[in-house]
Amino acid sequence: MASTNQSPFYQKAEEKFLAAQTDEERITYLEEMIRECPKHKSSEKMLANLKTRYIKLKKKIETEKKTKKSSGKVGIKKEDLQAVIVGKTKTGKSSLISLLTNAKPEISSHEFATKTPVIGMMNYNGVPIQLIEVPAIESEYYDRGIVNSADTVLILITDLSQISEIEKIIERAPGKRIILFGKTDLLSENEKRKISATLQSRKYNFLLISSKTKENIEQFKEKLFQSFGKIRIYTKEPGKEKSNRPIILLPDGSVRKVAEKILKGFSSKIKETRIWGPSSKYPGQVVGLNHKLKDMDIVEFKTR
Ligand SMILES: Nc1nc2c(ncn2[C@@H]2O[C@H](COP(=O)(O)OP(=O)(O)O)[C@@H](O)[C@H]2O)c(=O)[nH]1
Ligand SMILES: [Mg+2]
Repeated sequence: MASTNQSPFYQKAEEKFLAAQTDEERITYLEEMIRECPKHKSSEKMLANLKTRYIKLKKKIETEKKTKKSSGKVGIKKEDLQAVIVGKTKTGKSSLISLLTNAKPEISSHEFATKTPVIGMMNYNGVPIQLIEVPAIESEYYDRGIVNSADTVLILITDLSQISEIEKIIERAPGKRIILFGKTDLLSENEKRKISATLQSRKYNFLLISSKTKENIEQFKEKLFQSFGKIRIYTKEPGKEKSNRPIILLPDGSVRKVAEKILKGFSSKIKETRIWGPSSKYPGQVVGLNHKLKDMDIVEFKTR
């Protein structure tokens, strides 16, 4: 496409078009090029050319959108502990996921800013937890598949009336539910008390939080971990500090389970096991391989 004798506006648009990273960007600049292309006889061929490209690109984007929609889960690898954040638009989902994880979605005062699921990893005292922000429930981009496969569903609301609306939509989701009443920095103590009393009376598992002031964010992390129904076991070698990363087990997991999670066959090499923490009668108690562990126990293995 010879553009040397085109207007500077056209040339600018073409420059942007050539530098564009996505088809969405390309199409906006292509539109601009069509607009800026002179409409006289000598440019007729060029204009027709641009229009053909425009139509082709538009079709490509459309088909990509369709295939993405029908297989929305593609590309999300489910981690061991996974929670999704659902809620209406502008309730603070993106703010929460960007506070808790490495994900940096657009935070916006505009509606429906998040159009694809946002995935982030959170590190809670060495426990990796995957958090996913699902596009707002009332948007066409809401993804039921991801919500149905999550271990825990976080219902983020800014008004009590939103609960029943969301509950209808997530009816089939088998995950545990936690209600998060957000933006509490905008509420008075009295308003917060009333909301808590209502949620309590309806027997919800809930917390009042603010991403802005970080109110109850630490409590939320612990509640989230508890919702998965797993226990954390820290291991140590004799004379050394306990590990930073706990081993995650189902409740009542045994000492043998921990050993086998460290390395297959490891349990047969253990000469002695000592434990500290909630399942021990006293610090450093010697136990057998069948001993049942509790959340936050520390296990020390002696192999020779
Ligand atoms: N006061 C206050 N505003 C918040 C809080 N969290 C989010 N917001 C604001 O609410 C708007 C929507 O936030 P966003 O995270 O994009 O919501 P989303 O649409 O649910 O993802 C933005 O203007 C945020 O700055 C909060 O804890 N307190
Ligand atoms: Mg968002």
